[in-house]
Amino acid sequence: VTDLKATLKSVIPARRERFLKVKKELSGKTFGDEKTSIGSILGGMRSQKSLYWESSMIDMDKGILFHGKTIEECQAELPQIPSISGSSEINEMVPEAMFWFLLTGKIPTQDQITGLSRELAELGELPDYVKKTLDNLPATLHPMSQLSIAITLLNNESKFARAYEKGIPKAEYWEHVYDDTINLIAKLPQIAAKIYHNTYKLNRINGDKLDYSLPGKIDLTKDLSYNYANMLGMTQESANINGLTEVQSQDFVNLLRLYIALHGDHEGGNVSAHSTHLVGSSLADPYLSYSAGIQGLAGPLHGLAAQEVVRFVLEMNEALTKENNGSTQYTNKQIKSYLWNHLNSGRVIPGYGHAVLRKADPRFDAMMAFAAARPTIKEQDPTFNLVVKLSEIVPDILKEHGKTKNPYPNVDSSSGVLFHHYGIKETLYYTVIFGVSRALGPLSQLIWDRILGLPIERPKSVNLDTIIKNAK
Ligand code: AMX
Repeated sequence: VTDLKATLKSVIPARRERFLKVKKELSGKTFGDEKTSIGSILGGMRSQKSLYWESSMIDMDKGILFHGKTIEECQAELPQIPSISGSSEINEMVPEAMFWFLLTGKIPTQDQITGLSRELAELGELPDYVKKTLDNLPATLHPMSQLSIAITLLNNESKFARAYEKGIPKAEYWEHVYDDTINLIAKLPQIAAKIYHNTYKLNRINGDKLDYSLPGKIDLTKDLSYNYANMLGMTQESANINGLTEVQSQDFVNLLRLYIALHGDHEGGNVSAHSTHLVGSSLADPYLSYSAGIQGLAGPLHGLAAQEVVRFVLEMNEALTKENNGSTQYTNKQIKSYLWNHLNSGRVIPGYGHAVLRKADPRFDAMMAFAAARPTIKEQDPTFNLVVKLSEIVPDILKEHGKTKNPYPNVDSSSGVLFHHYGIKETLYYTVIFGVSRALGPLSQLIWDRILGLPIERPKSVNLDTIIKNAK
């Protein structure tokens, strides 16, 4: 045993005090003759323009714009896949179309989307070694860790890594990165379905033997979201594990379509996109790059908020019901007091706030519009109604709390509760669905990074002495 930790502990107070003093006094100044503010260097580079990203940009007021188009415009213009049985009239934009648009800037035709869905379905089956590795992971391992492990393993398949090893001209990099990207996007649904099955639904057969086979298969004639739902066992054609009606299971597929298309890209500075881009800049292949993005998505201030929101709502419901002697008819006053206690204990309210946006996230609005178009959700689901109620109460509380720059709901406020509604109650799984989606934007940018020959990223770091010396 060394006294390293004790030594560290002893130097913390003075270093922390000096850091906070410099942050307070010099944040408004710039570093030498550069435009960079010291506040930005010490404050997570918030909103500093220092990254190139083509496919999407966040407008502080309008929210995400994909190649300049709002979510509503994308929903109106991107082709949709007609409902499976033809009985549901509500179709959603599909991830295949969003990926095509993000990558090329062009709106695909229906035929092009059908072709891409087919190509992805044909590549969707995982190699045995990935299946076996997933089957051997402990069920206690967080689903996001399982996801990053499976994606990293696929690096064994990388055409880019093989070609690079052999030696290829720079101009050819992108073609291999493209092939790896398509292969990875195609395989994500089966990885994600296996994680769900292995972690939560694995059945014991013949005593100790476990049945690792998925409750549904890839259908080559169907789109990525349908196949994902099928492998999760949530369609009529698969095991229908949650006993959904035909309309409900079609709605669930449409929810996946909307969710995956919508969460695919959120410009380049968010943690998952930036990590993918940064690691990819070292010419690590798309599997390694995106697995780094997944590690970032697994942080509670980023993608993990998707799981935290529903947990927060359920815990609040439980605590207030208990306070009310078993009655769920608690008052807004009780909700407010619960929220204040939570804030006063130094915790954030998950699903609220944003680093860049300064209004309610339009992705939140789009998910809410999905729910509004299906009135039974509101009629039958108390958890959903609680989320809606919170979205009316929390902004005022956060304004009064006075810290957060954006007191409005972000995307994670609405998504988890909809998965919950269709019977995916395992909250820790929600960020995995986010991980299936987030590949679309960062990987299409990665292809462009190689097309354009972007260099390795290497910003300059500076210590506190240098900052003080150069403050202007
Ligand atoms: N509840 C309580 N306090 C909050 C808050 C919230 N929802 N959002 C921000 N604050 C606090 C911050 O912790 C910070 O406090 P500090 O000065 O004591 O450190 C202060 O308000 C200022 O923060 P900010 O500039 O408004 O936000 P940020 O850019 O530093 O962080 C975010 C943005 C999203 C991490 C933050 O709003 C947050 O923690 N939200 C809750 C978690 C969440 O929903 N994350 C999901 C984001 C969307 C996504 O990436 N999937």
